Amino acid sequence: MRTHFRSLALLAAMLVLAAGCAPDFEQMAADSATESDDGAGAEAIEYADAGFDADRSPPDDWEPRDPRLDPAPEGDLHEIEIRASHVENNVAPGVDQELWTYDDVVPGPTLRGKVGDTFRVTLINDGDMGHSIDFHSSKVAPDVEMRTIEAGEELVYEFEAKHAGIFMYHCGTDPVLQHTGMGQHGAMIIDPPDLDPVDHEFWLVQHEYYFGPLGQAREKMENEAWDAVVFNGYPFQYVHAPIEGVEPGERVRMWVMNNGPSENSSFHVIGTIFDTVYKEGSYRLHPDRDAPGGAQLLDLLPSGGGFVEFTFDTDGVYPFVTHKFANLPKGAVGLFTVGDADPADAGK
Ligand SMILES: [Cu+2]
Repeated sequence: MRTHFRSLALLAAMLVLAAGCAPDFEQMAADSATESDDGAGAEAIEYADAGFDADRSPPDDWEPRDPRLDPAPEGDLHEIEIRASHVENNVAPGVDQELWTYDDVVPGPTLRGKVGDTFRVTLINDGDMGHSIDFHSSKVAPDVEMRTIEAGEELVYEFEAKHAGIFMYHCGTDPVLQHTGMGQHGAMIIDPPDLDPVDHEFWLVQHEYYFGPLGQAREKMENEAWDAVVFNGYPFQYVHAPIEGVEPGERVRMWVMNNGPSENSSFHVIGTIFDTVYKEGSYRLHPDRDAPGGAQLLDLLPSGGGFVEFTFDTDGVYPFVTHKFANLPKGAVGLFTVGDADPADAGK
């Protein structure tokens, strides 16, 4: 459900910054459009007006990316076609950005299987320059499967998933920072064999956006001067369209992948505590072994991933964030509406 943005954004900010003032989103977005100084003797880098107005709503035809995660498809062989493409998409209110993508979306499709499955991926290059794909979930010769193919070419990248976790995939073509920063990245989930049953599964990919023409966007990437830090492709996406349908007491598993390319993530859900944390291939916290231990965050460096499990005790509006608060006005906030909670009422 789409809701009015201003009150929700301020609500989220107020909830997050309980002891302080809600940030001036508009001013902060404006400030972010003019950055920064790259060191002694260098010219100050002037970025054009490429920030976004965080106080605006997405365009009328905007659709949120579904964060719900389906179970892995049946069978042991997954034959998948992925197209490298160049598109111009609306990536924030008032910002249409040239992107390099997989299947026209950022992040690319979320793929899922289990340990022992075979993935046979056909990469087709619909772009106008060389691209490639690097699945972190594979053990293959990079100079073979991860090789760059030119526009109009295709390759078949086949591997057996030998290890469990949530893994990044991305374009590895030089300069990799630019190909990834322009949007060529996604996530592949390989289920551990002992995955516990839960009531809801969701996926989130945290990543940055660098707005502007190619040269300017690349300069921002090289200076870690991101314009937005988002979950699943759009700033404040799940403030505009909160995640609904979870009832108090139901178990939630949230897979989180930090695709960067450069910023870290400290994933936190306000108002609950994780009783399970799985990070980079192992359980860091599991109730069978560790109860009553609780975790407040899943910390992920770029290309790190895992999942957390938790419940909500009562109806309510529960924000989720990266706890690096400087990124909140840049879009790294979402909301769960639990039970009968109405986000439109929560800010009053
Ligand atoms: Cu590429």
